[in-house]
Amino acid sequence: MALDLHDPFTGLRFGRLLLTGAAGGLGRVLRPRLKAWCDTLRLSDVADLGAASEGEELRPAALEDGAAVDALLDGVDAVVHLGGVSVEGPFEPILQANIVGVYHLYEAARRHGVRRIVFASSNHVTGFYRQDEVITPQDPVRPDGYYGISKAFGENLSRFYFDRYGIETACLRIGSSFPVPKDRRMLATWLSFDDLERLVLACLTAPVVGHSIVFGMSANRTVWWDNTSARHLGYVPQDSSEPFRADTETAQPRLDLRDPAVVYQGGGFVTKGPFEQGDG
Ligand code: 15L
Repeated sequence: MALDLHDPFTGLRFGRLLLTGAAGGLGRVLRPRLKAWCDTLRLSDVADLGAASEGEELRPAALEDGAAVDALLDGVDAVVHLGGVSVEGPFEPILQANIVGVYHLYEAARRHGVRRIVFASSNHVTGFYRQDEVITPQDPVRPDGYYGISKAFGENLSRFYFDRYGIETACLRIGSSFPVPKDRRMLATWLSFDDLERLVLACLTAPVVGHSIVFGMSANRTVWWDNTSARHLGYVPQDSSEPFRADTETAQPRLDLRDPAVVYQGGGFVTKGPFEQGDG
């Protein structure tokens, strides 16, 4: 049974949820939607968060600032962690925000007794698999850059915090969550905003999450990712990229199969770099 987003009795209501990366692309999408599921939504980012609506708490913080992150987790029931660098680029900013930052988050969760985190990982953890392969969350990682490596680090770190301290994490290997698919690759990787919300809510409300990895995609016809092992989360996508296929294929009629961005699942990320030391 699909999660009915508008049924107030479907899941748990939280006292206080923390959303990091709340000023980013997907943070702005989830901000009003998560509010329906908690009394207080604590929002954090390094970028401007605008004005607080009723029931919102604004807490600007840099993830590399351990003390600030510690304060963020105080009094929180669960976390949706979208914060950090979200694209491929030079190593240093990714190291600080994504690697040091996710360590700060889990240490703070441990200290404050937070029991569940939804971690925005990425399909770029496995970006160097080919587009003619169907993979599972259990296949070895094949990151397509520093960004993907940092997300693989977050997945491993969260596994350790589950094994050692019992903090549950659902790692969402998000595909391409945009209003519509932007190119042919996204016919496979697309995750609608409504399905993103369904996925996050499923991970927040599933009775048992343990440490789970799930690919964040809608019910697309072209499939590279097999989510069978994550069915316990109860995520049932309702949307599909199919209605956008004709327009997408018309806009991009030819594919150059010698282009690594066409061959590999990570698309354009696989050809980014090299970056010089000090870049960024
Ligand atoms: C990601 O992880 C990025 O955050 C997003 O901007 C997209 O580029 C997406 O992957 C994708 O693979 O399409």
